[in-house]
Amino acid sequence: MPFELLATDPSSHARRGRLITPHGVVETPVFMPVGTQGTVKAMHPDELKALNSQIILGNTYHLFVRPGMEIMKEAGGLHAFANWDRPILTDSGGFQVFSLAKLRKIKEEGCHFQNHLDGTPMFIGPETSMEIQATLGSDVAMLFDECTPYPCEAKEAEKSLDLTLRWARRCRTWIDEHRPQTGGGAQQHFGIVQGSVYQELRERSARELVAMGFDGYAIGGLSVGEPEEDMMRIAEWVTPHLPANQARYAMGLGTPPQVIELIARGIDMFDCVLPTRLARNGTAFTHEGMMNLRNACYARDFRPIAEDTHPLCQGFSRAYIRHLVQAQEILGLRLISLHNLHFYASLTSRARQAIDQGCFAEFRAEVVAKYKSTPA
Ligand code: PRF
Repeated sequence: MPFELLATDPSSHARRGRLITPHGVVETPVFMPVGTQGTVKAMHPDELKALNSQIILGNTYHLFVRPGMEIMKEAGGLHAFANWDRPILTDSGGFQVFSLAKLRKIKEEGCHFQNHLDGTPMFIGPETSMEIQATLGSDVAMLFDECTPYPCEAKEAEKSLDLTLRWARRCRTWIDEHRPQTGGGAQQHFGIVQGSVYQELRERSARELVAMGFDGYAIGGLSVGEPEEDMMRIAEWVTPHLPANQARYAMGLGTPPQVIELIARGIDMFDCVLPTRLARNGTAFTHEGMMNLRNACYARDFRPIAEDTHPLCQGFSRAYIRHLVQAQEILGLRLISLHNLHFYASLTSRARQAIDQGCFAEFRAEVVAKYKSTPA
């Protein structure tokens, strides 16, 4: 089995685990920095390693559109192309087609679209997505799904889920016929639970995917505009139907308290653009909430962003980073990206430690109480 469950927290459903991939072991709960174009924006792989990034995420859609699969094949896959030798998880492309491509049309066979760069007509279906991800050689490949929009009537959500399940079956067949390899081992494949805000659909989605048998399971269709209570409720509906000895991944999430609350509900893996995207507009994560370094109150603040910022950021003051952001100097966004990725890596590392040491309940209460979700 590619996942080892090491411990479960007695106060919640939080888990300590270990995802074993061809490019190395990932300690969970884990946060995966987003490297859409085969790069975590503005970060050198050595910096990511210094930040303790154990695994990064790549995107099928973007790499398929550019540079394209011929070049990815010649490069020998994404690890070699991007000079990253640790694990990579790739998303399957559907979600990005829906959010980025022009004139997209979803049919039984898959998604026809015009790419967002030059409008060339393209197609990704379940088999294409599996094939692209096999070429990329990611350690974990995601199934091709439709992310149900929010809000969505029950009938529509059911139609969408049924299509996602038929696509999952086709992915299963493709995987069985091709058995893709990476880094000297088997590529893993995670199913994606959909079903919008409907308990019956979410539960059926989980049960049917588990019956098809995948290496791990994700919850998709979260953080698409639904209230936070729904997000938490959906995780509570789904996880009891997932095998305890396999990894669980919440796609595209979340704020620091959301990550902790989902860890408490038994989720092991997360990815989110927030730390890198917000860094690029001058926003740093702190234990108390978000700090907007463009704010005038930091002009003469010569303290580091935080006491526990990463050593690579330690010598730089808020005033200096604010100056860099104002002057649109690249180092400004690099330093905040480093800080924010360190913040998320250390949040999940402290969660792992708390579960190991039997004090997750205290840790959870402290993180959630301190963090103000709306910026001051
Ligand atoms: N499906 C896929 N990727 C995703 C999502 C999804 O539902 C989401 C939703 N939060 C983010 N990324 N394949």
